[in-house]
Parts: sequence; C-alpha cells; structure tokens
Amino acid sequence: MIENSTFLKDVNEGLSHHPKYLSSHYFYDKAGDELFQKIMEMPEYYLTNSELEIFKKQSEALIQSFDINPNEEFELIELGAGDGKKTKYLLKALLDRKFRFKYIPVDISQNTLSVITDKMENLFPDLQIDSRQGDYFQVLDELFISTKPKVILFIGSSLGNMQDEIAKGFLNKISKHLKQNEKLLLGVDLIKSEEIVLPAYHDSAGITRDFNFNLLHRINRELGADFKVEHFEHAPEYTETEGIAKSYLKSTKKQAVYIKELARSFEFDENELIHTEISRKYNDEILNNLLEGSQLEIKDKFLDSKEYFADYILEK
Ligand code: AVJ
Repeated sequence: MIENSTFLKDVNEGLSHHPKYLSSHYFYDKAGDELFQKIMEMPEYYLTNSELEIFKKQSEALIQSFDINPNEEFELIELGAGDGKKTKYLLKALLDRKFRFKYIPVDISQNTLSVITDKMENLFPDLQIDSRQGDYFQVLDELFISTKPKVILFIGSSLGNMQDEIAKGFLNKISKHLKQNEKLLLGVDLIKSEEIVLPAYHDSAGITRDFNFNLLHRINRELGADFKVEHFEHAPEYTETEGIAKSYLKSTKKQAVYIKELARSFEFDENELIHTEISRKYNDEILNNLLEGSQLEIKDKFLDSKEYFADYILEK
C-alpha cells in the first residue's frame, strides 16, 4: 500500500503545518470523481460549458492552428483523459478531415481510461486509440521515444490546481519534450469578476462543499480518523485582483481530531482553516510569465462567446 502510506505522510505533514493544508490531488477517489462529474453539470460551474462551446464551434480552427502535415501520421496525446465530452468534437473534426492520427489518452486512473476508451471506440469505430495509465511525466518520457509528430492536449483548466512555480516547471518539461513546431493545446479559465467565479466554487446545491468534505470523509475511511464534517464549513475565496480561487475547510469550533493510523490527534482552533485547493485563473501576461524560460510561445488563442475561458495553442 505505497499509495496509502504516501497519503498518510501527506496528511500528517499538511495538518502539522501552520497554516494547515491538504493536497487537492486527494479529492479524486471514487466518490470524489463522481462529485466532480456533478460539479461539471452545475449551472454555476461555467468552465466546462465555456470550453465545450470552443470545442463544438471552433474545432476546425483549432486543427488549422495545429498545422499538421496531412501526409504524416501524428499522435494526439491528452493529459488527464476525463470523460471526453469536449475532446470528442475535436476527434470528430480530425476524422472527418481524414487526418491520420492515434489518440493517446493518459490518466492516473485505469478506470477513467477504460470508460473513455469504450466511449470513443463506440463513437468512432475507425479511431486508433492507445490509452496509457500512469503519471504524466513517466508516460511522456515513454511516449517521446517515438519520433512521430505530436500534439498535446491539457484542457479543463487542470493547470489551475498548480501553484505558479509548479505550473512553470510542468510547462517547461513539456516544452523540453516537444520538437520545433509541435503544439500544446492548453485550456485555462480566465480572470474575471468575483460575481462569476466565486459561485462556481460555492454553488447553491452544496455539491462543491460535499466535494471538499469528501477529503475529510476519505481521511476518516482510509486513515481511521474521526473528523466530524458538521463541525467544518466549506469556505471558498476569490478576488479578481489576485485571480486565484482558493478553497478552505473552516473549523467552526475548537476541537481535536484523532487519526488512528498516525496514533495522534490534531488541534483545531475556532475558525482555523485547512487550505485544500487553488484554482488559478489566467490572462496572457500571467501565462507569458509562466512560459518564460521555456521555449513555448503563444501562437493562437480561442475564446468562448462570453470570453470566460481560453484554449491557447502554444508552440515551440
Ligand atoms: C478540475 C482543476 C479544473 O479547479 O475548477 C472544481 C476542480 N474544484 N470545483 C477547478 C474543482 C472545485 C477544477 N479543475
């Protein structure tokens, strides 16, 4: 149980730290995956529909920007396969135009990959699909042994969960793998007003609250803790000046929580916060700062009609 001992170590580290934090990485167990699916269907969570509109209406333009040699087979690598709801429009447009390519979804979850593979095989019997399970970087190292031209997809504003320094390192690593003219399609949420962003992380049905609470339930289930979620509050924050949505769990009273697997307890003051997630929003300037030091440059930018979300084409 390497996975669980890492979880245990990370929980111990995060809850011993001042201020307390837990990694958003741990949201995504089975219950968390299901809650995230529900989040994407909420009226307040505009991100998914905004990017979906780009894929529905502008797939042809995206493909043009990929600038692929039609005589050569290429590989379309998707980091974080998700449910394919957006990607299927791009795949259809590529197949309709008779491009020769292999679709390679990459994900840490074998279950997610099986679902996406079945779905895409059903939709597109002619699609060549070759899924890869594992950590992005390990898989990229393996995939880049082949010299076929590549386009990488990293959509859904997944980058937004990384602190800027980490995002910078991530983009730099991708840049090192890409050859001249190869593309990264990067989908990110844009900085906009608090009235629009905050409700996406503080919905009226309380689904995002449950998503955040699931982290505590998970620690209870897997590490034998006794968190009482009724003594915590979901507390998201966002200001347009900073451009980063942050989620916290706030202890509503002074309390102690015991974690059996660690054989120790953790004290919480009234109103003490556990930081659980950042969801960064971007603009050209922020992205250009992240790209500094890598060889990637912004080639194109595609927006939805409300200009909430951007799919950038980055090229080396
Ligand atoms: C999957 C990282 C894009 O930050 O908007 C949604 C995750 N967290 N609601 C985001 C999330 C709370 C989501 N990303």
